[in-house]
Amino acid sequence: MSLKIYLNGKFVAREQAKLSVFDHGLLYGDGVFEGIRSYNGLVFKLEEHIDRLFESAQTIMLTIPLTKAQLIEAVCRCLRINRLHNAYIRLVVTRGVGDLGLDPRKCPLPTVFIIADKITLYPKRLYERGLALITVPTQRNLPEALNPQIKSLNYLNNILAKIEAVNAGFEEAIMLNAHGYVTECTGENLFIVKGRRLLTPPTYVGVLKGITRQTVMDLAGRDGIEAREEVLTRHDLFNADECFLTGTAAEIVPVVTIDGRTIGAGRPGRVTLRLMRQFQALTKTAGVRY
Ligand code: PXG
Repeated sequence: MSLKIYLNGKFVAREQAKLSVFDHGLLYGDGVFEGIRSYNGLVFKLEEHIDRLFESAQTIMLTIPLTKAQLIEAVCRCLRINRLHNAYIRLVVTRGVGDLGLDPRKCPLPTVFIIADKITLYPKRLYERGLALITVPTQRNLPEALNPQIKSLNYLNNILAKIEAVNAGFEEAIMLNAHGYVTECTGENLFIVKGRRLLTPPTYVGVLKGITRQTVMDLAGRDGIEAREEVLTRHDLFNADECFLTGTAAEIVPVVTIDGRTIGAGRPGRVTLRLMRQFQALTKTAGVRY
């Protein structure tokens, strides 16, 4: 049975899930999205993702033509119809069909679609051995120009950074802001462990307020580790005891080298491994049942 896609209120076969070439999501990257996970029939942090989607939409003055409750129900129906128990969900709202000018007033009806599909997990060795990262020349968008807190369809800033990492033979990039402070990776937030403290860059340096990032800070706090936002330099990263990335798709990924410097003991650290276990346990029990 072919995958069913939610498209503007209807469920259609994936072959029929097509959009107009005049959709401003395509022409201008004018739209917002979320990436969500379900584990064993539970959607993880669904309300948080829906809230962030509405906040992104509010900032770009895009009116989502559904209520939060209706959108939650649409996500759950999409998972049920496709009989998916462990899934990756992509929820997208675009400005909709307009003309060839960028004026959003020419787009009367936003496009809404939801894709729920099997997840392709990252290789196991990544989590066992840890990742090697580099900082790249492309700076993270200035919050004053295009706030990274808007999860918009315009990801070229991140894609350019990804290309630079891949060209250099690395899987993932660390992006700095215009002042040289550490922000995040191309689709994940970044943390370091220093002593008994867990540190991550504050949103005002230019990062997405990641939902996994918040989950990890909550888990650490419960464990008696002081988790807080702090402005970080490359020097801070090089001298960290441990480092890891967080994101909905990747979950928690240990980092073992940055710009050729070995981080801590050069293998996934104790705090990182503990948080990975606690995160796994949480995904099995917390979430919206569908
Ligand atoms: N920073 C950026 C720039 C992101 O796009 C995160 C951090 C992590 O946020 P969450 O809320 O997921 O903990 C993201 C998340 C994918 C994919 O399929 C993931 C993201 C964006 C695009 C694709 O892996 N983002």
